[in-house]
Amino acid sequence: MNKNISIIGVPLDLGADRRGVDMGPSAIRYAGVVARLEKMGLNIQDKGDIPVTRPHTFTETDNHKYLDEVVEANTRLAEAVSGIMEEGRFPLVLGGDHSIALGTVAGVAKHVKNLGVIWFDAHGDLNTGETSPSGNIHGMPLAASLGYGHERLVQIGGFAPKLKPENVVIIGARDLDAGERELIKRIGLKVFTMHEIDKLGMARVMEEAIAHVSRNTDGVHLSLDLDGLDPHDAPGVGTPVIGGISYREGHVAMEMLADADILCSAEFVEVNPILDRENMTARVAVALMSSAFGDKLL
Ligand code: 5AB
Ligand code: MN
Ligand code: MN
Ligand code: MN
Repeated sequence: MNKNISIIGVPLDLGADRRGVDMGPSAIRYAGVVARLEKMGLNIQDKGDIPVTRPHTFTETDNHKYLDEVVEANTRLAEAVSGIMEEGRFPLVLGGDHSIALGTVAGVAKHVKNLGVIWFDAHGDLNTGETSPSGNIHGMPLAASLGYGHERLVQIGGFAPKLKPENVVIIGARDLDAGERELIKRIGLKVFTMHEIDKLGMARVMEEAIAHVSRNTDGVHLSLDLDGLDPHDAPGVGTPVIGGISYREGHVAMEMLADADILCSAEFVEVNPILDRENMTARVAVALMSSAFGDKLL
C-alpha cells in the first residue's frame, strides 16, 4: 500500500440544495484525521483546501444549478489531484458535496489507464440534466464520469469518459430515480443495493465487489458518500435515507478493501456539520478512513 498520503479539502456545497457541506473538510480535520492516520505510521501531507468561488446570485443552466462554479472548482481539483498522483502519493479528498467526484476521478483517471471505482452511496449519482429531479449536480457525478450528461461536466480535466461501466460498482443504493434505473440497465452497471447487503451480508458483497472492480483495472478509487451509511450512524448528511449501511458493516467493508490492497485514491464526501450531532459523522468518516488504510483492532 502507498503510505504517502496527501489530503486535500474541497469546501463546496453548491452541488447540493442544503447549505453546509462546504464545512465538511473543517469538520473532518477537527475530528483528527491527520493525527489518526499519522499514528498508523502513514506519511501525511495536508495540502489545505481548493479555493471555491462564492456566487453572488443563484444560477441554473439547463437544469444544472451553479454549473459555472461547480465546473471551476472541479477543474482546479482535477489539477491538484493529478499533481498528487504525479508525485506518487495517494490523494485523500475531503468533501464537500459529491459533485467533487468529477474532479477527483478526472485527476486520478489521468494517471490510471483502467480505473476501477467503488461508489458507496444511498443514491446512484447517475442523473443527467435530462433526468435529474432536482438540478443538483451532486446527483450527477457518476453519470458524467461514465460519459453521460452535460459536456462541461463530462469534459472536466479535458478528456472523456473517465470510467468504463464494467469497472464500477455501487454499494448501498436505496434511493434511485427512474432515469438512473434506466441507465443502470442500459449500460449493465453492477449495483449492490441494500437488498443484496441484507441478503448476502456485507462481507460477501465486498468479496464480489472487489473481484468485480479489480478484474480489468490498474487501480481502484473509493468514493464514499456518508449518506451510504444509516442516518442513525451518520446523521450529518444533506440527503439522509433510512435503512442504510451500519457503522460495523462500513468498517468490515473498509477493512476488506485494505486487505485487498487495491486502492489508489479515496474521497469522503457529503459531511454536513450543520445537520450533525457532536461532529459524529466527521468522526465516523475518520474511523472509516483509518480502516481503509489498514488500521486493525488487534
Ligand atoms: B448524493 C437525487 N437523486 O438527483 C437527485 O448525496 C438525490 O451525492 C441526489 O448521493 C443525491 O437530486 C446526491 C434525488
Ligand atoms: Mn448520496
Ligand atoms: Mn453521492
Ligand atoms: Mn447526499
